[in-house]
Amino acid sequence: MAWRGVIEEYREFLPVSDTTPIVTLKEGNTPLIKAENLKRKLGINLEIYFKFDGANPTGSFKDRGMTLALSKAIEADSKAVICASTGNTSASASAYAAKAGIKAIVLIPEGKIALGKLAQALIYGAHVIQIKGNFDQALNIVKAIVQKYPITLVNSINPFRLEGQKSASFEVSDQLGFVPRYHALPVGNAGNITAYWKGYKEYKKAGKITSLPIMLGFQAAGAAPLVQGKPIEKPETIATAIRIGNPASWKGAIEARDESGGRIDSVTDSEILNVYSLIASTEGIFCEPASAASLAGVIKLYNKNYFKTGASVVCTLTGSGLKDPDIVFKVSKEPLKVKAEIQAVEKIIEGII
Ligand code: AN7
Repeated sequence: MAWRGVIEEYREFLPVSDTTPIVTLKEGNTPLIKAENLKRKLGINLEIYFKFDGANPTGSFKDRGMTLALSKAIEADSKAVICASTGNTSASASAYAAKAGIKAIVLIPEGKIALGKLAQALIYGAHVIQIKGNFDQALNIVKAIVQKYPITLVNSINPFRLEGQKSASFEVSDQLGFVPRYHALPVGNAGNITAYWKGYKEYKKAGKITSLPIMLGFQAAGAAPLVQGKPIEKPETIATAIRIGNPASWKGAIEARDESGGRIDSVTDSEILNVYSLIASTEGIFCEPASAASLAGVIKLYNKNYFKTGASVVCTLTGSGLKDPDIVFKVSKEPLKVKAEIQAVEKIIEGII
């Protein structure tokens, strides 16, 4: 049977009724890929799998939560949704609002989101407002706006977002046929790690799985409030998706860490970029820089002998690299240019093979 989207596939775990209108772009069912080449290349004794959520309809994991947030907004007769975003939330909210036939208003930090994400919000027909400030300031503004106007907030403080995002841990369990020993994620606003942990616990309670993973969250070093134990006023990182200084789901992330016996750590921009490029060139998966923080963190901990040897580790790759192709030119060589002549190309080929 064709995949029906995360709400229909996991209806029994989600707060929907027979009369809830379902707004879906058939999100979910994203590839789980074993990273054999990478294991060999790094000489690392771990069974690494990628959950590639960049393969969702708008190119990020946000779609899992947005299908539910928009379905519940329509059920409540809402006429508009609003969010603050580092880019992916705005892209996803805009697409699902378009599908639902209601307005989307998105606030983004000027000059600090990937061009592809901005392009998505625009083409999906959202009202895009750029603020001269960062994500944390944008989130404070939208929280105030929804106190005053009848607009539904679809940031992850909307509980339906996290309910939908739980589906990723269900899928990982179903696709693997077992629960990984470790599950690693990039952390920005900390909604996703909170949602995964909730999902794993609920799946276990329902008897679908018999163990729980150890949760590992990784922030960018310049935007690591959870690691430093205090909000960061001016977060900075090349991974603009996770350029967040005061995560809304702070408590949820700490609970996931402590209940699972895991860790929240940081990785530098240069570690992120190296791994971003490595994942693409060894495994054929083009993820965005923020996504690479998951494996970058795993490598960092591996080098500190953190892991049991041979353990299974799932790394979620949260978004598609196609959203931000500019970054490629920071880590790759320019293509060669030659005359349109066979000999000129042959000369180069002989240097390659
Ligand atoms: C690719 O779009 O916060 O820890 O406004 O786009 O759940 O916030 C995006 C976050 C990881 C972090 N990877 O997830 C937004 C936004 C990618 C992301 C995260 C984001 P959370």
